[in-house]
Amino acid sequence: MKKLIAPLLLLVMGFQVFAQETVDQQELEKRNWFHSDFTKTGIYGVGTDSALEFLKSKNLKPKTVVVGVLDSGVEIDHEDLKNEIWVNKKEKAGNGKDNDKNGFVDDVHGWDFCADASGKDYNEDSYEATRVMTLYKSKFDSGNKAADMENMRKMPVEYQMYLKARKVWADKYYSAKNKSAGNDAEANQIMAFLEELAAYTKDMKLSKAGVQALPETSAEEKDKKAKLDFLISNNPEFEGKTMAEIIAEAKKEFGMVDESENKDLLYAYNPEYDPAKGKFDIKGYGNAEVEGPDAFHGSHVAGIIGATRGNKIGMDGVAGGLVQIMSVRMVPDGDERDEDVAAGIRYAVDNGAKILNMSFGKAFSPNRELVYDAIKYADSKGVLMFHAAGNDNKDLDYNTNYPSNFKDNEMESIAKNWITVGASSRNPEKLKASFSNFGTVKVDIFAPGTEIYSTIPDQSYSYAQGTSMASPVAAGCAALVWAYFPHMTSEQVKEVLFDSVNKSDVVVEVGSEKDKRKFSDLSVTGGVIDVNKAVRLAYERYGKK
Ligand SMILES: [Ca+2]
Ligand SMILES: [Ca+2]
Ligand SMILES: [Ca+2]
Ligand SMILES: [Ca+2]
Repeated sequence: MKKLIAPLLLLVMGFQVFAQETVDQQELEKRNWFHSDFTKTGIYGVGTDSALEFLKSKNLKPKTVVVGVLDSGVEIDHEDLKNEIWVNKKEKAGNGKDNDKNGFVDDVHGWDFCADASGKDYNEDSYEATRVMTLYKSKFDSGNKAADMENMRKMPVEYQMYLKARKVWADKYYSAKNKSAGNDAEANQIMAFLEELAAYTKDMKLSKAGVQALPETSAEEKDKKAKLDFLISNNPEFEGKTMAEIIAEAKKEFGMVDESENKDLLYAYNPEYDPAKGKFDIKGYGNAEVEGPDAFHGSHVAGIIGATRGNKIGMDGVAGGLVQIMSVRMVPDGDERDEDVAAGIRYAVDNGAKILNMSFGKAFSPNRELVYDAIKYADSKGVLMFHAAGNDNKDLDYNTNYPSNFKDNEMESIAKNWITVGASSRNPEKLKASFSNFGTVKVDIFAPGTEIYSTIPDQSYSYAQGTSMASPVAAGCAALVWAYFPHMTSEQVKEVLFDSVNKSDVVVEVGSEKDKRKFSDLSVTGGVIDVNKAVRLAYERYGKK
């Protein structure tokens, strides 16, 4: 699975809103809804302002918390993020030396693992199904049936994974291929139709009246006139254009369609495409430039956690002013690599992150042991890990979204400091975001994840939705609690967040079969995170020394 923004609403409403010059009250409320105080409004927001007011009334002084944003890269000079960016004080920028000897040259704001063996950034990568299929093809589909069968018997787990991956890959690959072929045929047909009419109208600028006035002395002319009339009636935007201009536009349009489909065939499902080739053999692979070619997702996530509060620009992150965002780029446009996930977790932990946000996931994970080891390492260091539950509207108790805190088919968790976050909505009657994964055992908590307004590249702002947005809301809540109660352990921070959720027994529809379930049964805590209640509970349990 790609980065976890649920794509639909993004397309519909993304980018439009911040273009407006003035912001009315209704729009402002919408932008801030995820901060709503549940106690006062009944809307399942996290109550950020109320939390901060309470802490202020107790005269508590915060200490900043380093939060690792393991993502697609962050625009670190964004106007609403630049004051919240982690600086590695022991490293000198741009001198080509690893001054702090942590294994990474010039890593002043984080690290970028999505670079090829020559150190150059890449954006596109394949899907894991493609890679798993390619990896095991020589073992199970070599052409030597006896040898293949021997391997199938020896490696049943890998064989199962290969079959599953091959099915996913084949479905996608051949449908993309057929679709692209189908589209070509359709495009050719339309182009032929347009060319035929062009020969008839020559340089004429099309208009409804103009078409009506054309002669119809033969059956052929009559036929073409009817076709032209059809064309102009169904495409009023062609008014005033010549057929040559219309053909040029059509060509461009078909070219674009081909390009996006070709992208799937070129990268996502192309067994030959491997931008990571050779990079894992290089110690300290990657580069110090942490924005990368497409920082939309990572910047949006970073803003939710920590965009500067109260500076009268953009928006307010949950823990703005209380965090240092460390950008660890390891999510490409495609499936992230297990090696990069593990390396990203270790980098963030080793360089001082106390909280990690991981808004990514995928259905296959061939090197998951590497990731489990990194998760255990982070857990042993008392680092809180937040992971997006995924946007498939599936029950994670029997569908795995990697990286997971559970080994395949197991119900006992690996790490105590791992929190899987589902997405909730602004509407208490439809509290579960329709796309969000869920799971009585394997999803821990819900957090706002629809209509979330945050920072995006080029000094801009946009709405997005997804469990990708819910996870950083929760991570921001943890950062806020921890900033004011720095002596608390990771387990205690998790405990107060879990014990202070707003539960709801509202009945919601889940899964493709629209099964009816109580919201409180969809996660371990049964509720939506509330930092206002969490800080009060933290104060009560751990605040008075
Ligand atoms: Ca370094
Ligand atoms: Ca340096
Ligand atoms: Ca880079
Ligand atoms: Ca701001």
